[in-house]
Amino acid sequence: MCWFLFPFFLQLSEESIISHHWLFLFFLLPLTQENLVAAMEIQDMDLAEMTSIIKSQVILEVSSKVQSLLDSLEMTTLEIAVTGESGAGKSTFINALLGLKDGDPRAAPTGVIETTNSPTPYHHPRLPRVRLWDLPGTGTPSFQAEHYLKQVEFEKYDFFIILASERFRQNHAELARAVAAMGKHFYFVRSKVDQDLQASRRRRPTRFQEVQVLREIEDDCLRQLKKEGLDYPKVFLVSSFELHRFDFQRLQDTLAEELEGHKRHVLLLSFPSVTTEAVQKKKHSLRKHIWKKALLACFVSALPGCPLHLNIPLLMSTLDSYRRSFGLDEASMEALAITASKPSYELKKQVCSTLGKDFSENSVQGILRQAAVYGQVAAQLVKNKVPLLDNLVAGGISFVAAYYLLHTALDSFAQDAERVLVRAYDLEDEFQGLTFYPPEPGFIYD
Ligand SMILES: Nc1nc2c(ncn2[C@@H]2O[C@H](COP(=O)(O)OP(=O)(O)O)[C@@H](O)[C@H]2O)c(=O)[nH]1
Ligand SMILES: [Mg+2]
Repeated sequence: MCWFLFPFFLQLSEESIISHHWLFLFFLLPLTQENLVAAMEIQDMDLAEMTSIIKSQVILEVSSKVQSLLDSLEMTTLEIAVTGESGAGKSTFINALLGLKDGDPRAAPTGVIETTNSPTPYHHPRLPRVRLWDLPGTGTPSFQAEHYLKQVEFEKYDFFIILASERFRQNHAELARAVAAMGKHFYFVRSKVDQDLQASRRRRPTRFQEVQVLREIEDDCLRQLKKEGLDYPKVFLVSSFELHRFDFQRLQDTLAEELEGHKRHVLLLSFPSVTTEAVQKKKHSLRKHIWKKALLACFVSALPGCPLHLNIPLLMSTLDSYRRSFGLDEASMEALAITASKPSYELKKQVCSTLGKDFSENSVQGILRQAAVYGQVAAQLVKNKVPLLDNLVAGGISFVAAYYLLHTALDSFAQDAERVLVRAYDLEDEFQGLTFYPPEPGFIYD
């Protein structure tokens, strides 16, 4: 790889890169076809999926098919019920999941005695079809699980999160059993574990061992649930103030595993990326849909006379949704700075990608122009594998450009997000051994 040549190219203006592109390709020769194609490789799975959609050569037909695939993803709902006793931390947990701070008009009020008997929905700020339902408290003396579930219209939820802080109570088990009997999944979240740890440390400062305390809490919950006849209960220890610690990631993984298709995708997108693992999972989930966005973005280019006329607003809005999904937008970075007690400028310094630093149409156009220069080789590859694509989208070049713009931006945003998390939560130690790519001047570095 001759990455050392890149500083030279960086000094060239974009116009001169285009006009000298023979020279550019000459210098790229050591990278050459094989490497270049590898760098611009279009995933086989994407090509296979595309081929099955592009059976017809009618642009309108293909474009409406692709659009309806994306629509069905966007129409997917996720209804999450959060239940438990009053004061267990339901509203705080909901706000943490939605990334909303206390005082935000969209947030659930916390620390207040519940007075309502009806469930209250809270919409995800980025994904309006994802709703978290703050259910009435379960702690009343006359509590009856079946009656309660009917009252809250249990059928409409995809699954239940039962939250309990401090002691395990009979109501919890009763509710869990009733939820399971009604054919729904429940996940038992033992909340406020930060508080338990603090109390335990105060009680036995010399003998305090975090791992042991956590294990004791988990074992107690499991024992009690099993005693009530629940065979394989799932218990997660969580602190809503420190989602990046304890079992929150395991909770997310378990939920994702047990949901299917679109719902899994939506869940992965809706949960906050509080660990580098979550960032990677989000990235992989988003990646699967890139070809659809790229294809839609380049249908305009099939019009005669505009070989690289891409739908820039569509690309910009897709890129913006990636950015926000990884929490790289201004509001999310500020919120993370508060949660992590770090100055926001320190977190923002970790954002190194071209689009992360300058999210503008100019930057996007610049990357697309570069992609067009390299794209000839890859376009040929695409043409060979999906011949019909060539007729649809002006030599496949614009498709390749859009595909690579989205791919490389997604990768770079994910790297930015990981760097931000590492700095926010001081994960440097855990991160040793994991390599970051060099800072990227343009998409080819990715
Ligand atoms: N230390 C700690 N306190 C929490 C946590 N979650 C909630 N709380 C506090 O517990 C109290 C009740 O929380 P709230 O969300 O209103 O409970 P709800 O009645 O179940 O909705 C509030 O003072 C919260 O700040 C947590 O994870 N850790
Ligand atoms: Mg509440």
